[in-house]
Formats: sequence, structure tokens, C-alpha cells
Amino acid sequence: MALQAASLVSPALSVPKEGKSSVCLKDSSLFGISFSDHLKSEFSSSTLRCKVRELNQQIGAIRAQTTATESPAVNKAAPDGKKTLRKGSVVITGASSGLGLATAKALAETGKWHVIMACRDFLKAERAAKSAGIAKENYTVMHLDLASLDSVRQFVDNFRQSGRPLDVLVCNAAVYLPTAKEPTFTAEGFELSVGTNHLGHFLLSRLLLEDLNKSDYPSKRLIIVGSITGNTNTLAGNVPPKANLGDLRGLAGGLNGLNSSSMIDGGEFDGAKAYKDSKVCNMLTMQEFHRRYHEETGITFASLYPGCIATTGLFREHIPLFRLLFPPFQKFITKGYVSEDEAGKRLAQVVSEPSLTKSGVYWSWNKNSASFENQLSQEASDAEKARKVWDLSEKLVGLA
Ligand code: NDP
Ligand code: PMR
Repeated sequence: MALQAASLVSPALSVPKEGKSSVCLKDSSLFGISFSDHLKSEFSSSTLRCKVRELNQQIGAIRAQTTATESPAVNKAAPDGKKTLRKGSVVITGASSGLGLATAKALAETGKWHVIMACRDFLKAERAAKSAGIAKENYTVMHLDLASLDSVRQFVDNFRQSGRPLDVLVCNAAVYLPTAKEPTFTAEGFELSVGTNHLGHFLLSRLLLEDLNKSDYPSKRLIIVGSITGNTNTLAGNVPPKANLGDLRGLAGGLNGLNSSSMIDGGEFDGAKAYKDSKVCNMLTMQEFHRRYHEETGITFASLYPGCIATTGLFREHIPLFRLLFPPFQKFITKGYVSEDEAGKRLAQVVSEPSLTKSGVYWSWNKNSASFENQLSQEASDAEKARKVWDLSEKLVGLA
């Protein structure tokens, strides 16, 4: 059924049968349209964005000083004599739009969670929270730019100063740059997609593990959002360019595009592949965390594919025609589409459902929206590769 989709698009785009290699899809010819006309002029807006970010950082630091008082997870002296659980405290990265925002909303609505929205654009996040109708007492916005390791460390300091406990961390933010002809880089000079989606989150979660460990909440969790497109054991994961970390030579060289490739496998830059590779790193990192820390800390480590949320900002850099056709394609052809609301409820389950406490698991949902433990591809479940990615990432983010 899904294969019929191929006939809707240009002959340059041929869909491979599972497990078989195929003609390489050049992103520049997706739907038969040249992307160059659609590339945005980044320059004029970037200076302005820098200034806004500086401002955001300052506001973030001030905000974090509005200290919240820590209370034990179980309040023994509730007025009616019953034991009550305090509000859970969850950090969600990239909660200013899409899945992160929908998850923040779903959790805040229960009245059982305080959501720390860890976002690179303070004002956007505030506006998003307001327009989603999240009540003021249920969220705090704190500045975090995952494309800067200094910002990650600053966020951790600010969070600690806020005095809030950390019960659940959700690594959700991501960038996807399918039309980029040349790589762009994080503050430390890592290719932007892997630098943001993987390395920024790697440092954040490594540092915050200590805080999670201190929490007295009954179920502590670290969740890293994965995706079907990083899993080559699926049809979606076989749409070229396919994820492939190779022998990690580019990662070992620092992904800087100077004395090393900007791609993990050492190949030519390809923005769509870089995103998929970053998702493989996300799923490998979750499992490596599980192997290293689950037994000792009792923390649940999990990943998930929430469904295809074809309407989110993730596709903002894609050509307009893709953005127009992608939602109906996913709704009517692949039937993999989910709304932002539904996807938010799914991730909220992984945050809070007592039935989803199993660690080391990659969750997915079936047609009836029931969760199940899914199989990762061979590469995304390769323990040896996970260990190597962990060791190399430690060096790049300055932990080793
Ligand atoms: P969105 O673009 O709507 O959300 C991504 C969020 O990440 C935004 O809030 C964005 O901030 C934030 N972000 C980007 N760069 C940074 C940065 N440097 N520092 C801090 N935050 C940053 O996309 P989605 O909601 O779709 O994506 C959320 C997650 O879901 C991602 O991990 C993605 O891989 C995953 N996913 C998405 C699927 C889909 O079909 N959409 C399918 C499978 C997985 P800002 O608002 O400022 O741009
Ligand atoms: Mg894909 C069951 C089939 C299925 C599913 C669930 C997805 C999800 N996709 C499927 C099939 C196909 N896609 C087929 C047959 C094609 C060829 C026509 C196709 C194409 C396609 C493109 C060009 N799909 C895409 C793109 C993107 O640019 C998206 C991407 O790879 O982002 C990294 C994407 C996606 N398809 C999905 C999902 C969930 C995505 C996007 C998001 C992600 O992984 O985060």
C-alpha cells in the first residue's frame, strides 16, 4: 500500500523494497523540484536571532532564580490523613512547538506535573505555552540552546539554582535540515543536526543524571525521542538516504568538516542522513544509559517513535511542496499520521504511566493507539556501537 506512494512523486524518487539497496534519492530532486530556489537566506535573520538569544539567556538566568521549594515526593501529613504524591517535575527540551509542546500540555493538564520547558527561544516558548492554554502554575520556561555546550552547562546550573527536583528528563528537541547543501555547525563546531540532536542531549542527560538520581519520586525516567526513520528494519527507514554510522570515523574526528567529515560515517554531507544518524545515536544512547545505570539507579531509560506527526515545525526547512503533500501522504497512503495532540499523549504516557516503567525499551503504538515494545534495527541495537558512540561523544563534549 505504502509503495503506491512512490508513483505520486518524481521518477528520481524510487522506494526500495525492505532490506534491498536502491537508487540513491537526492534530496535536491524530491518531488522533481530543485530546492535551490527555496533555500532561505539565513544571513539577514541570523544576526537578529543571536541578539534575541543573548536576551533569552539573560532572562532564563533571572527566571531560574525564582526558587521553588523542594518537597518530599510523598507528603505524609495530608489534611485527610491520606498519603499524597507531590507534583512531578519534568524537563522537556524543545517544548516550544510540536511534540514537546503537546506533551507539556498533556502533562500540565493532569495537574500532577510541573513542566520545565527547556527552550532556545524564551519568548516563543512563553507564547506557545499561553496559546496552548497551559496554566501558569504548571510550567516554567528556562533557556537552553542545545547547539552550544556552554548553554547546556548554564542550563544545568540554572536548573539546580531553581531548587526544583528532577523526576523526569525528556530529550525531545531536534533540527532537520534536508535541503542544506553545505553543513552548518554548533558553537563548538559540530555538524548542527548531530551536534544538537545527539551531542547537546548527551551532555545534558549525562550532567542531569545526578539530579535524577537524587529525586525521591517513585518513578524516575530519562526519555530520548527516537524515530522510525533511523531504523532500517522498516519501510520508512529504507527511504534513502538511509541512516548508517559506519565505522564512526567522522564522529571520532569531531564532525567539523575541516580535518574530518561533518558526517558520522565520514561521508559527504547530507542533511537528511545526518538527522537519521542523530536519531540512531539517540536510540543507542538510551540503551547504553540502561546498561550502565539502570540497575544501580533504578531510573527507567526509554525511547519511542510517537508516530508521524507530519504537521510539526520539524519540516520547516523542507520545500513548500513537501510540506503541503507530506501530511495527506502520511494520512491517506502510509496511514502513519498522528496529530500533535495524540503524539503528545503518547509521550506523556512514557513520562508518567505506571505500566511503562520498563527500562531499555523503544516504545511504539499500533493502529488502536496501544503502546507496544518495538524492535530496533540491527545498527540501532548494536551494543558495541553504542559503547563506541558513548566513548567518542564523551570526548567531544568534554566529559572525558
Ligand atoms: P518541532 O520542530 O516542532 O520541535 C522541535 C523543537 O526543538 C522546537 O521546540 C525547537 O525550538 C527545538 N530546538 C531545535 N533546535 C534547538 C536547540 N538548538 N536548542 C533547543 N531547542 C531546539 O519538531 P517535532 O515536534 O516534530 O520534533 C520533536 C521530536 O520528535 C524530535 O526529536 C523529532 O526527531 C521527533 N520525531 C518527530 C516526528 C515527526 O513526524 N514530526 C517523527 C518521529 C520523531 P524552536 O521552537 O525554537 O524552533
Ligand atoms: Mg516517510 C509506513 C510507511 C512510512 C512511515 C510510517 C513514514 C514515516 N514514512 C513512510 C513511508 C515513506 N516515506 C515512503 C514510502 C516514502 C517515499 C515516497 C517516504 C518519503 C519520505 C520523505 C521524503 N518520508 C519522510 C520524508 C522526510 O523528509 C521525512 C524524514 O525522513 O524526516 C527525517 C519522512 C518521514 N517519514 C515518516 C516519518 C515519521 C518521517 C519524519 C520524521 C522523523 O523521522 O522524524
